[in-house]
Amino acid sequence: MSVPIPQPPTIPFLGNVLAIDKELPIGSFGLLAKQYGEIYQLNLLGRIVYFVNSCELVRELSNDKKFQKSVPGSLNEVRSLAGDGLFTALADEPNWAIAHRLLMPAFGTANIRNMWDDMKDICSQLILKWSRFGPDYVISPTDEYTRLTLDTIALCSMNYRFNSFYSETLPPFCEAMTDFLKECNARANRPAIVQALMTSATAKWEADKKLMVDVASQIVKHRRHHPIEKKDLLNTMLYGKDPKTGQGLSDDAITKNLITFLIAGHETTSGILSFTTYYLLKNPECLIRLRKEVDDVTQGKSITLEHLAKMPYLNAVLRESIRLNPTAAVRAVVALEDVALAGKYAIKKGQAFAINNHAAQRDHKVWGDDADEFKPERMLDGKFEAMPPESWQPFGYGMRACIGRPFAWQEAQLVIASIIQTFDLCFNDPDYTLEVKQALTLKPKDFYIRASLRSNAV
Ligand code: MNH
Repeated sequence: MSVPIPQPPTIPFLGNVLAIDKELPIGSFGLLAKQYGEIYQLNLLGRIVYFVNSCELVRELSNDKKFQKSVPGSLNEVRSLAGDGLFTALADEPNWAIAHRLLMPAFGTANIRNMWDDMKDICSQLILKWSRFGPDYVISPTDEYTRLTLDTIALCSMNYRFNSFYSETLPPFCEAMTDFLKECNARANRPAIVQALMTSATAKWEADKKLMVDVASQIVKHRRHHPIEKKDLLNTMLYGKDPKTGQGLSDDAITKNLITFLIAGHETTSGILSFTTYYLLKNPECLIRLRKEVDDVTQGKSITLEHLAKMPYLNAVLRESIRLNPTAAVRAVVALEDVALAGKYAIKKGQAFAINNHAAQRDHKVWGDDADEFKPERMLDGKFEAMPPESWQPFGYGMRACIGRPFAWQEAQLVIASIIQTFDLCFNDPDYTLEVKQALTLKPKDFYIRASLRSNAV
């Protein structure tokens, strides 16, 4: 017996494309999930995609033997820039396997710990700026965290300084990237005939790509001409050899991976920092508890790696924040064989899926009736570890899971702990409630805060 997969009404040629809010696709996907439940299908310009929204179905799709990452739609547009770099590589591209084997140890926890001083360098720039500007200055957390995360990934992985905190505007790389990602989304949802007419948007999109390629290839060239000893990711790629094949990466492949790190390494981390700041302000009792933990552990001293290991509540806050708003909210897979999903949906080999983690990580069946609420306590005292692994997948799954997870986590821990240790924070607009905006990743929209040095510092 096979249960049909529901689909909203379609219109000729466009299918269901008009059902998707161009500014906030994840909002539309969520509304459809509420209406249709664990699975529905959309016709995206002739391409049929099954969207899954429940933990149970995510578990079945989290099986590298039966399902494989795919690079459709907007991700395929990103691929026109990042090519066979780690994030946008197709399953069978040799450069993926080479870069994966070369870089996995470099992104491992031990190596990330060596980046601590560089992470603190950038973090202290943010702390100093907020201190100097004082309590009347209106802070855009998303912009400030974007400066921070871009500068951090660039300094730690390629010893390059964007110096974003010394400029009123965000670096040109950021602007180009944000516009580029938005346009990737738009292109993926335009019929070819419309796309062909969008000459000026396409010219701008190409110019943005060129700017990013120029930045990354300059960094590679500069390092070739001025080698340094530092064991950073760039040197690993320049001089490392794949343990299995003995092959290295070409300068072109290195450039594509540098661009990948600069994009994947900062957007998403900026998002988790922004959402976490929002949730702490919205839930003052959580903020008080977190501050007590930070004070008890650090005794007012400069934060160290050893301190972070003693802050379980900080971990719980970050886990809960990224559960409610996984900044990379959807991932795509394709079926490698015919399967009966959940024993009832007949799936053909080659079928495309979108895994909506934003919906699945709020699955009431698994997280309970309060699944939509911010409650870090549910991530404490072994409760997180006792959850089924597919219920919390903000970093993806399996072979193609996020390589930057330890990096992002250490950075997020450091930054949130440092801010809570140093400042009293408030909303600029006391009535602000969360709205989400989306480029490729999610961030809070129109979110502004103010920061003053703590009145009761230890
Ligand atoms: Mn990251 C893959 C989320 C930080 C570099 N990342 C993924 C995937 C998710 C993800 C989800 C899987 C996508 C897919 O299945 O198509 N990443 C995040 C989040 C954060 C993050 C939520 C921060 C918080 N990522 C980082 C950082 C870096 C990075 C920091 C780099 C320095 N991520 C990657 C790369 C991949 C990836 C590279 C692709 C890995 C692969 O396919 O081999």
